[in-house]
Amino acid sequence: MASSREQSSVVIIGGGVSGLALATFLQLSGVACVVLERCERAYVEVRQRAGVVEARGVRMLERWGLADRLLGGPVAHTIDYRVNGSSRVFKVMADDGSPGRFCTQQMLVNNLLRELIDVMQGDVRFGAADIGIHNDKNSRSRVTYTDANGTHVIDCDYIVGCDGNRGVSRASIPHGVLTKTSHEFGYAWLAALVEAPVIGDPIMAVSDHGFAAQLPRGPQRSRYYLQCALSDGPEDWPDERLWDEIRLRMGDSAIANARVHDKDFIPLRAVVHAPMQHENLFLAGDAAHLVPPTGAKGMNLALYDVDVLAQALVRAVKAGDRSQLDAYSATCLPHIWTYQEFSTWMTDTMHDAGDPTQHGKFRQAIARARLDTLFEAPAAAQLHAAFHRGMV
Ligand code: RFL
Repeated sequence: MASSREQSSVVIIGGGVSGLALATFLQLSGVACVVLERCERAYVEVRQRAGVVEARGVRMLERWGLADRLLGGPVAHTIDYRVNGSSRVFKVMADDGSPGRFCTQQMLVNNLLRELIDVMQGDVRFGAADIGIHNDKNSRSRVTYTDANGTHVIDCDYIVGCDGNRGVSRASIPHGVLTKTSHEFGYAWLAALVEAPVIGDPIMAVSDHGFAAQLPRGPQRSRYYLQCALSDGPEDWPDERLWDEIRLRMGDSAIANARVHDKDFIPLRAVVHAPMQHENLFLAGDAAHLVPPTGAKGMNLALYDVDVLAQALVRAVKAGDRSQLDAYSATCLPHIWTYQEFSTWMTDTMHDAGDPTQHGKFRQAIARARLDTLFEAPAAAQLHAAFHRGMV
């Protein structure tokens, strides 16, 4: 098989939201980089993910001159909160009053692919397998991979792991360098993609039977999330049970059964791996941390990481000054813990207020009192602020 050897300043492993955003920032700044993505472009383009880019992320993309090219219009982001079927529509804004902008992760990834590859002629290599990382402070870094054309070697100054929670980058760091700090919430979400248009605003429902949510995924598709046991699998959730539980938890007997495309089971957990760097390898996004999905913050955190990292890499490559790179992990971690605090608070509140078999009737009453306080008119501002703590 043919083999090639080449050079680049930065090699980014993973072409999800963090890898593509980082590569776009570097490309705009004139720093040579290559993205190695395991999957094919067609798959990356259709991969369904959640998300609204919050106000802080919008301002960051404006600073890079990319907001209008990547994002949809401003959203008055409203959520229909239901507690045992009784509904309160809530407007979510940053505490400076500015709105986020509508852009699901899938839309953002597609727009990044278009800008980076089709407009800026950036170097993204799909179908890259068997990635090997050589990250030794005494020699130049090196990434190897294989594809249909053979084996390839890229000599580089810096490697960035944007390959998610199960990627190869973090696993390449020697044992004992990273500390993992994590929390298991003790339950999971069943995520079902269904052929049904969204009913009005996105719904977050608290009920005695457990948490449920409904979010848009295109004009004719919705994603439902239902709290379930950690041990549950597809055999526990036939379609009939799924729809019965959706009607029960949302307090809406008019919801009709519809075609279910797929069901996934996601254990709720929070994880931080620190430091987010070792020698010339840097971790960003889900490769470095996971937040529970209740707070809808994972993609936004990934964008925060790569904004900090891009600026530091540009300074190191162009001015020979590594100081910001050396401080990358210390710069990001306080922000990450602020997001973890918010996401944990939100996850505990929404689940404790529901099914009392998880944490008992006392925690249920406390969580419902907290929701009542937050929904009362003047105090509602607190929820706005809480939603966007650390993000403005
Ligand atoms: P990604 O998006 O997982 O991308 C990683 C990329 O790396 C590739 N890869 C490899 N490439 C080469 N070699 C290897 N060995 C590789 N291994 C993996 C993968 O193919 C992929 O292309 O990670 P990234 O870029 O760090 O982005 C993180 C976000 O995807 C994640 O935090 C969010 O989806 C979290 N999230 C949400 N975030 C929000 O901001 N708002 C939300 O509403 C929201 N809802 C959610 C969510 C995550 C959820 N799940 C999946 C737990 C809802 C759910 C249910």
